[in-house]
Amino acid sequence: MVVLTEPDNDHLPIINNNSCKSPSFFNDIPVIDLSKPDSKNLIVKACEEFGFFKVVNHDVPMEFISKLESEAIKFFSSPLSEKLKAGPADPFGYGNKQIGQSGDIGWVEYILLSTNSEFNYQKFASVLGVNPENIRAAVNDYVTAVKRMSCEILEKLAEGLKIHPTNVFSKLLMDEKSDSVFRLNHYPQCPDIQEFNAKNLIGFGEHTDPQIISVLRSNNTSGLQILLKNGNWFSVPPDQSSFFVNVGDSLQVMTNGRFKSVKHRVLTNSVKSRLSMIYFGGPPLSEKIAPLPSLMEGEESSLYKEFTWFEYKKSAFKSRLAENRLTLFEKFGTS
Ligand code: GA4
Repeated sequence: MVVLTEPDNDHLPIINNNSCKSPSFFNDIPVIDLSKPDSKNLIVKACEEFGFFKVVNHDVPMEFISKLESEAIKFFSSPLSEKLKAGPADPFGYGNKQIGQSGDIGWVEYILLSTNSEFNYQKFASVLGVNPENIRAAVNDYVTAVKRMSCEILEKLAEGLKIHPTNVFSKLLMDEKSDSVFRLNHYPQCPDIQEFNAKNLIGFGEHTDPQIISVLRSNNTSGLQILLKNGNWFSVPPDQSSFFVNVGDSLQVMTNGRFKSVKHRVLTNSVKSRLSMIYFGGPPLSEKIAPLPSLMEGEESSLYKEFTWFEYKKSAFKSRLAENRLTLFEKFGTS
């Protein structure tokens, strides 16, 4: 059993390794080669089995990744007093240890921004002492390329599910009102916590993502773990040239529970810091989130009450990280 304790001095959750075996590496992660014609079926299988997979042979240019990564490293290396000027994250901006608005904390600092509204890059640029246009361009190049890849994945997914038209999911991300979010997470090396009898601090506590799809890229540092259906946590071996994709709550609803949004978390370590960039593809606020009629077989009825993304998001942002946010929207309280 994992025991969470809160050290008095910093109120940070730790994992007590005395009472749990370190999770093993999950070496059977489905790997989707986007250039292969059979990838559409493999994506469906991965979403059904794990709600999680790794993508290789994507066409996101390495230069976009490196450029944004180096800007992020410069930002996070700035003095805390400077970085705090780009906060607080309410929800957008610079955040340090506090996650969301309901009291969750982790050994992480981050920048959270919305991809569709005019964002105040000035706040970040002034911390770095650079022209805001440089940051805006680095974020835009990266997010545009990752969004394109996410749409390609969602179209293959629709093809694999034999849904027509195949843009049912991707059009929600392409919509100019798409409520998507982008996040840069920095997990500094955790301090020597031997005194707490533990090897890892929780960087980002367990949770599912509320949106449709999340696409993550990290540096070569481990830390990401996913919860498999058998109830065990597994560590995801890092791979800085690939992307990791997970099913979000909204995609779970649109497939009437056929795909499950996967619980994941990040643990820190005392050897190397971790930097990740995540694109969360979400629908427009007014969009109804409901099972696609073409996926309902025979007499099958929706497992969920009717709701819009606005309603779900509002409720999600009030919840605690580890909560099962969909429960409130289920008709029969199944999951
Ligand atoms: C999880 C996915 C995204 O990182 C995020 C997170 C958001 C936040 O950091 O403000 C939330 C979390 C996330 C779900 C529950 C609420 C809201 C923190 C939290 C406790 C930006 C999102 O969209 O939902």
